[in-house]
Amino acid sequence: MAVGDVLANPATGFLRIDERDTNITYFNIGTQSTNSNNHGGTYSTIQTNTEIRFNFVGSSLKLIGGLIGSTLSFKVFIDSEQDGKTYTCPVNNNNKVVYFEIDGLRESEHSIILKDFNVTFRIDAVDILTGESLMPYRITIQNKLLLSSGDKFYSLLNDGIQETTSIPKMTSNTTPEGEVLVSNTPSGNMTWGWEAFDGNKSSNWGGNTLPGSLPRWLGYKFTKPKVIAKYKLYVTSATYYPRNYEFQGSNDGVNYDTLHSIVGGTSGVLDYVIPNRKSYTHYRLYITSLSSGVTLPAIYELEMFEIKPSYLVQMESATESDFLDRGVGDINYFNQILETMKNLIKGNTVLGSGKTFEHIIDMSKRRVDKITLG
Ligand SMILES: [Ca+2]
Ligand SMILES: [Ca+2]
Repeated sequence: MAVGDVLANPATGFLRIDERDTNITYFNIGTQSTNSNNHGGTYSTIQTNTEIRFNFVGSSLKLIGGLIGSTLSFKVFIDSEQDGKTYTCPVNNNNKVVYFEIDGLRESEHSIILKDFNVTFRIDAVDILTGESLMPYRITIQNKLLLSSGDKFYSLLNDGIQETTSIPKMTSNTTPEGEVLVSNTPSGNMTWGWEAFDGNKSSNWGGNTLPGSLPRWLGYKFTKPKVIAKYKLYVTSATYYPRNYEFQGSNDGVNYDTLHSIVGGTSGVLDYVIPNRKSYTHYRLYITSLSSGVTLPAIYELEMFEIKPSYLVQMESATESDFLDRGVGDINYFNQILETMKNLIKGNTVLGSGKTFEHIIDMSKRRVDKITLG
């Protein structure tokens, strides 16, 4: 069995996981379809601008797809957001074709990004070693970086994503602060956007028919830019929910970047960790398709979660174990220093509050321009 061959069933020692697994995130995915010749009876169309992200545990991975009408070329990023390698798969118009495989990775969690596809094809499943698991995408630390300035060395401390939404409980579209963004003109119950941000899982925006047409949107403007890395949708009505939508960010309320997209979404409580590392003031759910004949989907709550602030850590040395223990996986992580640091930590010792640093970091150039300690 080689890349380009059909693998009707997972190889011995492997487990096949469907491409619809919720740990796999797609950006700009094409149509999701059913076909009994595919694993789980499903496949999804990968477009040339689709990006796929997930993590898995184990040393080996195979990707299963089909309808590869001409030589497929794409980039795979393993444990990195910077260094992707190009892989190819020969033509094979059948189903359950192995279009990528890798063995011999370290026995640990690995992050995977797939993108830059030259042609469209169908993704069907992911094969990993039996007993291992898929996980939501997050960067895994393989490279180790420290900053040096003078005779001092610095690293970062970051604990991941906040556990609670960054939006306060709203009691109108503008109180207590910020601004709820809605596509419709409010006209009574279920048309005020703030009911999706009031902390009450029974009150909602939408589920009704108003004059107007798609797209519709619902969002929130923060009083200062924030890096939102997860959003949670309470769309628990089995009848009225968004089907196709994008989560977008903007700093002017006019030009939005698409940070995540869903095609064929379902109802439920939906939790999406997204790879966004850029700060925006405006975030919105931009809805282009609905489940049923209304013009506003029923959204009970829309929660947005920030990356926790990263703290600069001053270290006494830069030995091998310092790199292993405190090294940072990606130079871009230094761009996540979000707030003036309250405590300057030396080694594991907090030196006390009151010490601060200022920083000017150009987030667009993927490099740290200046950090001033004072
Ligand atoms: Ca499938
Ligand atoms: Ca609510």
